[in-house]
Amino acid sequence: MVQSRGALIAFEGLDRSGKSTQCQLLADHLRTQGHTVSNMRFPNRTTPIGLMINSYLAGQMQAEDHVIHLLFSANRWESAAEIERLIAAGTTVVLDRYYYSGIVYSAAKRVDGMDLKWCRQPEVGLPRPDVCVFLDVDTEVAKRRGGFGEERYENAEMQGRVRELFAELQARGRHEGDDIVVVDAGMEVEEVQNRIWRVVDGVVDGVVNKMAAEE
Ligand code: T5A
Ligand code: NA
Repeated sequence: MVQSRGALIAFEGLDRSGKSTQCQLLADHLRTQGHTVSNMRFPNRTTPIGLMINSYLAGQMQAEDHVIHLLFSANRWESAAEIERLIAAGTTVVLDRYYYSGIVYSAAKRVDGMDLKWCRQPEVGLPRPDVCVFLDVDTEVAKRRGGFGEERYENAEMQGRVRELFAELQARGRHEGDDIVVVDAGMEVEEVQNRIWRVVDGVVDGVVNKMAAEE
């Protein structure tokens, strides 16, 4: 029997939309169904590039806008081969932020020439998710959750623009092949979790069954 590949699932959303909470819950849920699951998050602050990004986000380091954009992208490329290896070996990989954030946060800064199209270029060729779950939460709701306001980009103006640009990316995605599914994340953790499972279970089954059908 051919080993079926794992699914690649990305989570996106505004700061404090509950991505890390839901990535963890989803991984546990998929494991109880017998899947092997690996979680990754971006930025991955543990590598030398990730440490620079962390300093930048904490406001301890300045960086030219194109430079920090490329560092965020390089930080994904550092893990690209590992992601490919894991899914090929049958592990489902759950990503806490991915290139959608890379594109949208940089474009939201409104730097001359750094539009969505420019920002996407360094991301082209990275492993493409089977689905991207966008956790949609009102900026006001996010603000009330713990810790909001400590890092760069965590202000209402930036978050508002990020929210608009995610919507634009989603609309374009229908044409450009990025499959973004919006889930209302303003409710209780359990309710959000159930909505996510309804989306993801179907995608994971699709990946596994497709492989089985091709055998
Ligand atoms: N960025 C990132 C770029 O500019 N370019 C890039 O390429 C990438 C990858 C750091 C920043 O970097 C930017 C985007 C970001 O501004 P990060 O480390 O992912 O990115 O930081 P955050 O998104 O800010 O991560 P957070 O941990 O703040 O938010 P999460 O993961 O969305 O939220 P979570 O699960 O940690 O929950 C936050 C709080 O809310 C509670 C939790 O218990 C926690 O206290 N909570 C809820 N409360 C009520 N109801 C619910 N349903 C809740 N769910 C969670
Ligand atoms: Na997080």
